[in-house]
Amino acid sequence: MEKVLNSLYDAIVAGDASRAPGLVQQALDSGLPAPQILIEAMISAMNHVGKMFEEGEFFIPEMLIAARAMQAGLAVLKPHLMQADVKATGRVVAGTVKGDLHDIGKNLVCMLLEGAGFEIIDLGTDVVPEKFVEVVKEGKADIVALSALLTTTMPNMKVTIEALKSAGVREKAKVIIGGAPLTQAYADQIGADGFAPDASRAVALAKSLMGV
Ligand code: B1M
Repeated sequence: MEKVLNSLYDAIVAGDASRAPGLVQQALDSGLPAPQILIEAMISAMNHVGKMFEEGEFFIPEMLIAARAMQAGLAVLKPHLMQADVKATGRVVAGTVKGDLHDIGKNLVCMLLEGAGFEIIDLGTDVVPEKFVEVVKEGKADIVALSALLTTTMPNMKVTIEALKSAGVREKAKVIIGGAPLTQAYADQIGADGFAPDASRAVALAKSLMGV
């Protein structure tokens, strides 16, 4: 790996939010493409943090400060992740489902969708199903984008879809899901319209659902 990417990886693992933005800028200045910086240094650093947590080497505070360093770096990377190709039109309401506070993946999905031309209503994290229903009822969304990082909160995606059905608005919007524990099989099982394993494929999925 390029030296600057190694340093960025280390800064995120160490939760150094003051160094991460400068290192992202340095990587961009050296001509590295934004998706490479994101995937090789930043996402892999977060995966390492998750592994350390699983092994009992890291605790919640370490995960939290790593997330802050990741977010500080992402702020610099954001304009470079926006795609310059044909702009889609469509409105997306996005959120991390009830009980779940992980927002980095959801933020990335929102960033890339925005870059692809979608209008975004980001409801944040720990979003109750009623909130999604409200936005769809008001006719403000063509796509509902649900994120979950925990096996314990995944079922709230199904609860959200059921809430849309009970409110009689399920047909008004497509539902897409994603997040580390999710699969296409789970999307099929809960009646979602699609699953994407990462943010760029979420954009491709949203575009195809909008017929772009
Ligand atoms: Co948490 N956490 N965490 N955590 N955390 C995980 C998810 C975990 C896998 C760590 C581990 O044990 N290895 C584990 C879950 C295990 C499980 O459910 N099986 C875990 C746990 C257990 C917990 C707590 C329960 C810990 C505790 O309290 N004991 C707790 C839960 C809190 C809650 O949500 N109620 C908790 C808390 C936290 C922090 C708050 C400290 C922090 C989050 C801060 C934040 O998000 N602002 C945190 C972090 C940082 C992580 C890890 C280390 C990193 C997550 C991340 O940001 N990854 C994570 C380990 C890991 O993921 N390897 C872990 C980078 C991000 C870019 O990837 O979000 O997967 P990701 O997004 C990807 C794809 O999934 C996809 O696109 C992105 C890439 O392009 N994607 C979508 C995501 N959403 C999508 C939506 C789409 C399409 C694609 O369409 C709509």
